[in-house]
Amino acid sequence: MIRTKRSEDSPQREGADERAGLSKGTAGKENVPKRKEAEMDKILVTRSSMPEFEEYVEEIRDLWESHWLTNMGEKHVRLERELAEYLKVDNVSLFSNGHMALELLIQAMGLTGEVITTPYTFVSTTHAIVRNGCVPVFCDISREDYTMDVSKIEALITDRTSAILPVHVYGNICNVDEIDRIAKKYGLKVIYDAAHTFGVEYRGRGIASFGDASMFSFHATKVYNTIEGGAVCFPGTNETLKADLYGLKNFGIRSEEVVDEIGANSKMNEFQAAMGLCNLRHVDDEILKRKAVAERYRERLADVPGIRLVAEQPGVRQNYAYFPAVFEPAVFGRSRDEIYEELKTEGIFTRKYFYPVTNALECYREHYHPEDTPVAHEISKKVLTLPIYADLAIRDVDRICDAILRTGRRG
Ligand code: T4K
Repeated sequence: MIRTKRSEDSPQREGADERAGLSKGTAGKENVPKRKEAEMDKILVTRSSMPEFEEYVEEIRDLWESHWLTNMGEKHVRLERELAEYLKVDNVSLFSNGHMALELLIQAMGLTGEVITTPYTFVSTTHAIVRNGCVPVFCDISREDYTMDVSKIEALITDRTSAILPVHVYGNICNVDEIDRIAKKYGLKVIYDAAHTFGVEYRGRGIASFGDASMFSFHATKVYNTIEGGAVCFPGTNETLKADLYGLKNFGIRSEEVVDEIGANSKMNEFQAAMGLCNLRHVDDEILKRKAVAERYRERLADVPGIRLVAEQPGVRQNYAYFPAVFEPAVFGRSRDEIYEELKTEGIFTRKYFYPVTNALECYREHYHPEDTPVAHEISKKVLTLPIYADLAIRDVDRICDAILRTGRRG
């Protein structure tokens, strides 16, 4: 039976501390900011991109004339068209958030039985599979880029397997060619969780042109946001899938008198779409600024013994969505958790994305063992995602790197 009790050390708990500017270990009455200055100079793991206020107001002005606020309005239609062009993919179907996009995509594709996926992800990926009545089968990850280890997929395929659901984690792309080969060999569907790969291209192709379909998240914390939001994208012509996605996000309504699917309500509203239209105009600039941040981290940290960074992937136009650093305590001198806590005392809030791995979470651990995916388990205990966003000043990147290096010297 799936349980939903929160763990004390859950990422949600840490997120709450960070919002309040608190340090772990100060729960209860002593819940006071550790250092006033630290709170004022707080650097969080990311910061939402927003257009100029006037630009957004201009974009929503006509809503006061039309009074058309949701249910696939004019901005929704326009955003789908503009995103298809930007993402270099044939079809875009917008949703209220990435999770529902993935959940309803799995339903639309009629997946059954077992779905091979990764435990090294945000919990949404696994929940979307389970909430469709399918069974996740966890494949371990590669040490190089933390995406699914393609050499381990075939051993997990059974006669109940219907699909492979890998994640382009942190914006690193999976081995799409090998996954395609395996899927074709065994007649499996491929759905990518592309929540982190907005704007990523491989060999000049939009990343969503690979596999049967991909899901993007446009959450406030992503490279590109519509406040909350998401999309299913897929290549080619598939009018059935297009119509099914359209129906499923709108209660399964096919026409005024026909409801032929048990759908949900997951429509993107016009205020979200307006934010998306504005942010799309600036996203290339934002990615360039993120690139400068990532390059500075590399300059400062790449050669430090005990710190491992992901190598740039050849042929990939990156989006610099996250900046993971893996700390080897025996070499660096401090454990990931010690670094995380020490940085907090300096007002620097990194995150442990993705710890715990999904197969270790309370709601799944009765049925799974993280030891079955040893690389994912190990990396999740050593990784920190460092702050990265377009407006993060290079002097703040230096402040973060200085603080990290100080913790190492203290070890
Ligand atoms: N698949 C994958 C692989 C995913 O990573 C995600 C979502 C999904 C599927 C599902 O997509 P969505 O349904 O969310 O569209 C965040 C996000 O809520 C979540 O979207 C994201 N992945 C996950 C990795 O991270 P939290 O709980 O860690 O976020 P929170 O509220 O602690 O925010 C992190 C930082 O972002 C804050 O320190 C400051 C900044 N922030 C946050 C918010 C909410 C802002 O600057 N503005 C904001 O409005 O989950």
